[in-house]
Amino acid sequence: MRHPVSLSQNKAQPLPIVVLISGSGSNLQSIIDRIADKTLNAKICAVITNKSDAYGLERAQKAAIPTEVIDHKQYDSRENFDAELTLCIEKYQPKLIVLAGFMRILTDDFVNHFYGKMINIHPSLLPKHRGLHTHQRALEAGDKEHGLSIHYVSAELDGGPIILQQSVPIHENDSKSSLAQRVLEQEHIAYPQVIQWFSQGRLQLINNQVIFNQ
Ligand code: NHR
Ligand code: GAR
Repeated sequence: MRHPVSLSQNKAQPLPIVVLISGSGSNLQSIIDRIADKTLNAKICAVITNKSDAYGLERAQKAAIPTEVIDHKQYDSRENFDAELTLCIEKYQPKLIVLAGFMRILTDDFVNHFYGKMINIHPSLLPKHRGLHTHQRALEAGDKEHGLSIHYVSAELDGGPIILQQSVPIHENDSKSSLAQRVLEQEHIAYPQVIQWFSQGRLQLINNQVIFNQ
């Protein structure tokens, strides 16, 4: 006998992702939490880091997610590091690679290999403040607003097609850390949202342009 609810129960498979981190992993935590409360239909196949002391590893272990450490200092070139990283990622067959506070610049070959399947969250309103120390630089520039950008990773550092941006105000008395905290709060909302759009098949990259399907 057919039940009227059977269609709505027939949920799509969770999107298999790997998350690359180098540090605290608070963005990783926000993804874990949204999967747990079922607002994000994804499965983290593995958390991969270049830093053996990344706190995010503990967050992954607590959530019973496999972890992998590939220490960049053990490799004599970026090419060799990226080759090992490629092997490691492909073992898990992810549909999406999520850079979440990952701090190693990736080679052109690596990025081109995964183009359209790898996203990054960057703590600035791109194209402003590419690279490192973005909060400091926004303050020094006297910017009135700051924020985050989520983009496809391309060979041009922090220059790939932008999927979503969220701004936050800069206050008179802001320090680097008060500003970073305000941005991070928004990151934790925005990143799971974008991954959910992927999971729903709403994002496409056509001729290097992001297409968002309503
Ligand atoms: N790789 C490519 N090719 N393209 C991008 O857009 C990338 C990328 C790798 C990482 C994240 C990025 C950020 O959001 C990212 C985007 C690290 C550095 C950096 O200078 C710059 C930008 C980003 C990440 N890393 C130093 C390096 O020599 C190391 C710094 C450190 O270990 O603290 O790789 O900001
Ligand atoms: C986040 O603010 C992220 O945007 C930024 O580092 C922080 C990582 O925090 N990323 C970069 O600067 C990439 N170069 P988290 O480890 O707590 O998620």
